[in-house]
Amino acid sequence: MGIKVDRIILRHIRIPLVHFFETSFGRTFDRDIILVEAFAGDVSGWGEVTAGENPFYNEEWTGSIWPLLIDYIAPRILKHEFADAGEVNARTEHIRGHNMTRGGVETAIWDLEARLKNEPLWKAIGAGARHEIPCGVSIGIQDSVEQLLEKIETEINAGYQRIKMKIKPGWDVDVVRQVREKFPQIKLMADANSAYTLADIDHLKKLDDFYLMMIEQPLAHDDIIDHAVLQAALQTPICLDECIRSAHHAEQAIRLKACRIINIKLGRVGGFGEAKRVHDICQTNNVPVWCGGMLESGIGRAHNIALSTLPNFVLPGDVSASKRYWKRDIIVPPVEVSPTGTITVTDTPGFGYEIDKDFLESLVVRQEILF
Ligand code: OSB
Ligand code: MG
Repeated sequence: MGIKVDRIILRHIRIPLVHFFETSFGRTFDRDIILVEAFAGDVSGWGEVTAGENPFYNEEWTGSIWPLLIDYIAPRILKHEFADAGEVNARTEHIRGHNMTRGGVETAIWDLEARLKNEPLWKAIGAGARHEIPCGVSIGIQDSVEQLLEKIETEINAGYQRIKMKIKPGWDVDVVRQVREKFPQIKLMADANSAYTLADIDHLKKLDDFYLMMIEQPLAHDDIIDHAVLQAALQTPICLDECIRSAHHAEQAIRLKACRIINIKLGRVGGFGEAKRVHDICQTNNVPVWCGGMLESGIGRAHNIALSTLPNFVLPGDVSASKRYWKRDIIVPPVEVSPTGTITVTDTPGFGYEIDKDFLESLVVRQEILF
């Protein structure tokens, strides 16, 4: 089915998080999010650029997105005749890096295609292996261990199926030990966001005592080889996040035995097209995947839900209820999680939720219409 995008509206919104989120690279209190609305005539699809406010997770940040979209991406997309949304990724593949910005447009066009076909996004991307997706939560670094234990208790009581805790040097082995003592049964994992090096190998090996499901991205954001060395020394599976930016990287990481699990983030790999290729390579090699999160608004969250219905998303992801992040989400209804820790996938055309247009407009700090 042919698609021609004749107009794009870029919106920069600012929205406070219910609670700050701390990783090994810093705290986030408010989100600055850039949304892409791509039009074909009167029909529009929505995408979210999942980059952070600072270039600390990857090279992108709120300030890099806008000029890249206007100067490089929109001119390659607008008025171009695509046979289908699967062709969008290749149109901007010559741009080095900036996958989240590219993905913001790519995912908008998949949503647009789904709406033009009047079918749910999960169907348009060729997914739909499950109607309920298993959910975990990602809990940031807290001011005290007591606070962390309290948060874990709250999330377990809410039904979430696994807990991911952020770690960094000074907030790792001793904290994980205390969590394990209090919660011996839960599915638990730790995400280091690249806070360690191979010099820490003996320290990281201590985490093997706590039968974690996995340790996420312990080493450098752009490393695969050292992760292979670490994985050979650890019993705990390594899950890669930051360093898997393409299907090619996934293939290399698997070949080198640098991980046993991969976290797929739509933005990090540049959208649905590449996310599916990463998924397929992992599936062929019996490497399970799960859907990562980037503190998304409801739009990115809904895209993550659609992605999570691909068959090899067998582990609980970081896609959780809107209310954990926002007092009020920009979609209605908000994303809700059942008492057994699942999100039910909807059959509504497109990404499956309505945009709360008035509320969204009230959050806009900058807007531009591109033809
Ligand atoms: O590494 O998964 C990560 C948030 C911001 C940057 C990186 C990461 C995260 C999360 C949060 O873990 C996941 C979420 O709840 O959206
Ligand atoms: Mg991570």
